[in-house]
Amino acid sequence: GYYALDNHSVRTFLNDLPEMRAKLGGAPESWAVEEVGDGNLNLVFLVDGPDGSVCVKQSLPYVRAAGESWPLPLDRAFFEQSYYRAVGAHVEGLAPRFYHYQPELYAFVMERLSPHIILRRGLIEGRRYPHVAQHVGEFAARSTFATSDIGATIEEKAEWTASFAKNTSLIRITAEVVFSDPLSESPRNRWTRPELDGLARAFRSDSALKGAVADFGWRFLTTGQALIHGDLHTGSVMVTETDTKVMDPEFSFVGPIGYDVGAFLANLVMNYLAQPGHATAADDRREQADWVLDQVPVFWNTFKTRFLALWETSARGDAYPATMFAHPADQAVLAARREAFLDGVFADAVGYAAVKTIRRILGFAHNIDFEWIADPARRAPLENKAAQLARKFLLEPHSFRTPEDIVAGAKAI
Ligand code: SR1
Ligand code: MG
Repeated sequence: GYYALDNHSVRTFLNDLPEMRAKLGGAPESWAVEEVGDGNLNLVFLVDGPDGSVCVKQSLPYVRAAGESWPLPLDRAFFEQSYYRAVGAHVEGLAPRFYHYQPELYAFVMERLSPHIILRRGLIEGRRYPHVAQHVGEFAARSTFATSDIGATIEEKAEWTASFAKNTSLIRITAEVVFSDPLSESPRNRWTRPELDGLARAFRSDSALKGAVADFGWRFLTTGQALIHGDLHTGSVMVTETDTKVMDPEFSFVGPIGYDVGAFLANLVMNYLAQPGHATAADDRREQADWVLDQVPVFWNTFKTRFLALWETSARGDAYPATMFAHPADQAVLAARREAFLDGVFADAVGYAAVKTIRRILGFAHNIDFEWIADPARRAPLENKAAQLARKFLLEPHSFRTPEDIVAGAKAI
């Protein structure tokens, strides 16, 4: 029953869903339809009717950014809607409202966000979002706590672990394009040439660096701490000045919490480093860059504070059970264990941030933070800084124990 939707058939699809037809109002021919997918994988339609709007997202049987030569199973839409169903109640207000899943089309309908724009684009344009780092920190804390062995039961977590472990096509994409390809010889890799030829060569012959990346690749595949978003970069966040919505959880699976945290950290730091490339005679972007980097501690501190607060108030899982720490004398030990757990998440996040930075400079999928700096002579030195900072994160982890260390490292590079 699968067929790829187009501007015509998406109307028929929605018109056959009474709730969606009612939401949009009027006749299907009167609906305005636009396909706006600019990510690497899927089709995304925005549909506006006289009474309301919706967004339709559909899997394609291949990687959109590569074309039909890179086939990809369709089931990522199933996992994306499964994630929304699993964490939706816990992240109320921080994710788009989910309306409908159509299994045979591997398509779902959700809230059309307006006037939101992609956070990454806003930051590149020099805009600031006073609440976004807190909101994403809150999202990361609530979603991972609620699906961890601290916030959920063994039985609940086992369901997510088993179900999302089948998201193998996207777990494989991450294993390959994030962890393996960038430091290997892969035809999928690309980089700013010839300016970064030396960097690519040096990184691929850096055994210590490859060892550190491989260690994080192993941890990514084997650490089942919580149901994670799996691709929590600034392109997966839509914003207005006051509102934040996290979307695109198609890479979700039960994995390391630090992978989500590190993704957002990495993308803030990359945006900071890219800002000079977007400077004009009228705007040197220094204030914007500093503001973006200041969001690193805001994000981490929110994540940590909220995760700890949930642990205090809402622990109902089987790890660190309340019954075991019931005595007042146990509280200091439990508090120390909580701190140590969060320190571990931070250390993981720094490592994953590094890996996710290197893949954006040397791998298949790049960031518009850098890509939109048209002049390679201007772009390459900024990409090089990001890569060198990432290398430090991986090879000198003891120097990056706090978000302030990340800020200082980014300023010094
Ligand atoms: C082949 S897919 C490349 C990337 O697009 C997504 O946004 C993920 O980051 C993935 O790694
Ligand atoms: Mg995406």
